[in-house]
Amino acid sequence: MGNTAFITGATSGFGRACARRFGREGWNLVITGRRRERLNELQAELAPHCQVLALELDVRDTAAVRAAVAGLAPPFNSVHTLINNAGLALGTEPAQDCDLEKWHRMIDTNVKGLSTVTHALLPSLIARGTGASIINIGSVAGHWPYPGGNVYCGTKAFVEQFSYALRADLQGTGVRVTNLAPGLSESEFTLVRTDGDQAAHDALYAGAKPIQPEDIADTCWWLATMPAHLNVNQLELMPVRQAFSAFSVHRD
Ligand code: NDP
Ligand code: 8X3
Repeated sequence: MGNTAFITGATSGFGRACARRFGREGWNLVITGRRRERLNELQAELAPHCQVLALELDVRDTAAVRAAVAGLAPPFNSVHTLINNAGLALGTEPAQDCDLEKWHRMIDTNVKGLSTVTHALLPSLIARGTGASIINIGSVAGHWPYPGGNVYCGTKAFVEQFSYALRADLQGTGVRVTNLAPGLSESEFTLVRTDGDQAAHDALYAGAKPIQPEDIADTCWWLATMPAHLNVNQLELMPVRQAFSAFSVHRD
């Protein structure tokens, strides 16, 4: 029957690269996202390599997530690896200038959506047992605050702590949990964050040799296939060209 990976946000960036990485290794895939056309394209691309179920799914829709998971048939209902990747940042303004609706959309997606998918798939992962893996895509933003990060940083701090607490609860089941926290990475992330500002996207990544989605896919592959007695709790990954900066001090 083989192994199955369930990937949220497979229509772009990290999620799509993970689908390609796992699919080309012959894993069964459940690929999800809101953009049906992209799911269809990816399904057609990967069909020669593996069995692919493409589900149009908004992780904010609790009833739809529950129904989708309840409707999984073999081999897709025995999930070995859940890649909780769907997420987004919206805006770079200081908190006092932010649109509340954007804050709520980030919380609904990055916190509630990730929790909903996890809750729905825990029975399958626990039934799978030893070696099963939950890879939660956190961020350096969950560790390092920065101006304009406000609620996005908060959602990724949630992902980190939720991952650790899940580990504690899953003790004895054999299910692994990792908070994978990437830094500067080139995808559609900045276009989404800036409402389609291509110049902002280009400026952010120019000359920075950012992480590529394929780097994250290779990391997820390593996490999912490492010996079953090992758990990486936390993995923060940055491009060499990204590093820390000094605290800011406001002076009179
Ligand atoms: P992309 O914008 O390229 O991909 C985001 C994916 O999330 C898309 O497939 C999108 O699919 C999906 N998604 C967004 N909202 C929803 C939703 N409500 N329901 C279902 N799917 C949704 O960005 P990345 O690949 O860079 O981002 C992936 C994850 O990595 C995110 O959680 C992000 O926060 C995190 N991250 C990104 C970093 C970066 O610098 N790029 C660094 C660290 C973490 P669709 O629109 O079709 O629904
Ligand atoms: C994305 C990385 O630094 O833009 O999570 O917040 S950052």
